[in-house]
Amino acid sequence: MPLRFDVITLFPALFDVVVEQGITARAHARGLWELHRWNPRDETSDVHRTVDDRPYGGGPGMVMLAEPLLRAVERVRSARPDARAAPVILLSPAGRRFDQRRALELANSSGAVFVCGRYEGIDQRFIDAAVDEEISLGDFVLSGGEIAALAIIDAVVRLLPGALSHELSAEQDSFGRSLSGLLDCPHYTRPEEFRGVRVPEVLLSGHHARIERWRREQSLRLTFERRPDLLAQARAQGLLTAADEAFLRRLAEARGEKSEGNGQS
Ligand code: 9WO
Repeated sequence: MPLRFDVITLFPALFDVVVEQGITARAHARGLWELHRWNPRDETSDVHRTVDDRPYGGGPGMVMLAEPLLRAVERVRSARPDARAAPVILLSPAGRRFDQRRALELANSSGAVFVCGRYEGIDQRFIDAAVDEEISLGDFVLSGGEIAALAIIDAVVRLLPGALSHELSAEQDSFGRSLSGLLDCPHYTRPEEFRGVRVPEVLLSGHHARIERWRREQSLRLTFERRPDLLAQARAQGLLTAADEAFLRRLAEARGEKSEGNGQS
């Protein structure tokens, strides 16, 4: 069965993009995944189709009502063939940080039910009753959970077998296995000289072993400079070769000499 995402949102049209544009749209057209949208407004019974109300205790803004959200979750449960299997995921800055490992887990699962909040927040009783997991993309605030859900859908769908035209590409990403969790190397395409800047000569050499070594070293250098935490993780997982370690020692030495005496790091 294809991967299935259900999204509970007051703005279902925001999800058009993943079924209409790019890699996710092609994978959708190929039947690799399904998207089902549910609007809590359709779960209301009053004439105004009310989905929010003022916060108890006072304060600015509005809070999403528990009832329409819970009804939407119940509707999803009766519509999904795997009933209870798929986790109900709330997108929230209070959640666990999303990463490539979680993306891979979701890609290897039957899918998920995303709940996208709006306004100032959601009645806590809905969260306690129906949410299995909260996921955050990072320490920033959005005006709703939709864009976070879209990012997760994109990260997961591109990992599905057959989603990428070039089957090996996902493996070759930063965080894909062949890069050992290091940041990707710089890329170049035509022309050979752009506004006076030439493509690194090694890439024009046709010498595949040297090109691979150069790319690996660029990855190591970038990761060393920008994300030493990822480098430590790769080392702890035994993913760095003796040649990698030798290159990193040379990097650290060069760095040490540069900062000697001049007080700069
Ligand atoms: C907001 C919030 C802020 C601090 C601590 C916990 C919090 N939970 C929420 C929340 O559930 N907010 C709802 C969704 C309603 C307001 C807009 N929402 C939201 C989600 N803003 N930002 C996100 C989000 C989601 C994932 N990664 C980063 C931000």
